[in-house]
Amino acid sequence: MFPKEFLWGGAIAASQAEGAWDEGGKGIDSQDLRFFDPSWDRAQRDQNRNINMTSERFETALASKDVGHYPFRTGIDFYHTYRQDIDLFSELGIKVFRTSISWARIFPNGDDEKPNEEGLRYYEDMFRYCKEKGIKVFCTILHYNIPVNLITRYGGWKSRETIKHYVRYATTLYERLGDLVDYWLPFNEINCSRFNPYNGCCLIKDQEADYINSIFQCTHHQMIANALAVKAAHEILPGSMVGGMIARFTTYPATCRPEDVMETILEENYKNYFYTDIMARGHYPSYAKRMFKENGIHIQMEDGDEAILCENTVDFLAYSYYMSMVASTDKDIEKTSGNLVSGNRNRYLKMSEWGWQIDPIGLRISLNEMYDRYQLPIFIAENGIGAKDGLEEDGSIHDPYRIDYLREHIRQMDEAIEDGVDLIGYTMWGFIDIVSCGTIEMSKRYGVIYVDRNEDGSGSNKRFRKDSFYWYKNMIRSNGLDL
Ligand code: BGP
Repeated sequence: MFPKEFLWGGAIAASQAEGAWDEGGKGIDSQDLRFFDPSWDRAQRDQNRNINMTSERFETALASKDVGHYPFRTGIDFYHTYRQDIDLFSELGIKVFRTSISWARIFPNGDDEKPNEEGLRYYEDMFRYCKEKGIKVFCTILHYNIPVNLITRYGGWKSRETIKHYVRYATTLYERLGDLVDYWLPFNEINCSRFNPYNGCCLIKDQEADYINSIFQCTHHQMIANALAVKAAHEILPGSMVGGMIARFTTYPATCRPEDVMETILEENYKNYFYTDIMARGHYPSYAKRMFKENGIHIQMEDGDEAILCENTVDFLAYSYYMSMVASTDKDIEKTSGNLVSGNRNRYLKMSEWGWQIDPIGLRISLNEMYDRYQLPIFIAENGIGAKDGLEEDGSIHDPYRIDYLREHIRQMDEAIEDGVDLIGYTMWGFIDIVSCGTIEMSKRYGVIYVDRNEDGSGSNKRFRKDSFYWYKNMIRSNGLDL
């Protein structure tokens, strides 16, 4: 049984939705530089997902004013349509809206003396309008897109300068928007750097002599920034709720061979718990020593860093959950795709059109594991299925696969609450169609709201209610009883 005040909602990210990349005083950010060619076939699109940013791509994009090949520059034009869209969110009956703020809309270069007033006013009006509609705000401070100037001038997250500018950015948001935001998330999926270093910590592989070491040095700086963001929030906004988020990779052993079971523990530790242990327990876990030794990782720490981590742990944990994975010591096991990572196939599970393994019970399993480990309230900050939806002549969109997916995951959340898990809320991902983050495709739709926009830039940009819109609305109204 879902608690009466359970927070049903939806989530998006600024770079995947807003567009208006050079309007309102916004500076250019790291996601504005990600290239996509609508003429690419499936194989080229999947290959593009895993391509690391290169210096050549970076420089070409930086010099280009094109929008047709940079879908994050136009998104779904949410920058101009947010009021109508929030009207639709209100009709849907959501209790909470998760979105991120574009750092470059607040500090166009990241190190500017003063914040950009027009940017602050934009988010103030958006969040105030949510409040008028009785919708709470769940704000992600950084969802991958940092001002490019911080990369070119300081080296991005490799530099402690970026920590300083990040904390000033977060503090500016607390001071200006503190009374409008209910839940804060300093970083989206802080473990992303391990799997997609450009999105996660804006590293450009061909500029790194020791890539893996740079990844973990950046992660250390992000962990310090995360802890300082918690500290500043508690000082400026006493009683504020600040969370720590990862992309959760629930992993099972491929067999009961002890080697596979041990492999599972290592994967769970290295892909998931390493990050939540630091944010929730306040120190590097003991198993990190071996991971660092085996990968030749040497992190530069400054005096006081351990105290910063120890004294400023998060108030709740959040994670994205889309699929599960299998760990095996058998290198020939069949592979499949997934969120941020590719992995081993689980033959007991169906897959989405993008090869993501659909596993509702895995959500219950991960909720029990995370709650048992940390005894902190949990927020499912992302969940959903990416699919190619069709817009019918009459404006209807039939997406029974999405209703099935949501229904089964919501059922398992209900089970986890019965298991004793303290679950705050659930924000389904991309509840209004947005540009996909991994493959940069508009055709990979997650929403209950259809956006008439195609990858070649055509389309009316109008919004349509899918069948799942009415299902989700009714489900929320019944507080999860009517599935
Ligand atoms: C998560 C990101 C989101 C989102 C989601 C779905 O990792 O936090 O930004 O995009 O994955 O992935 P995709 O858009 O690649 O289908």
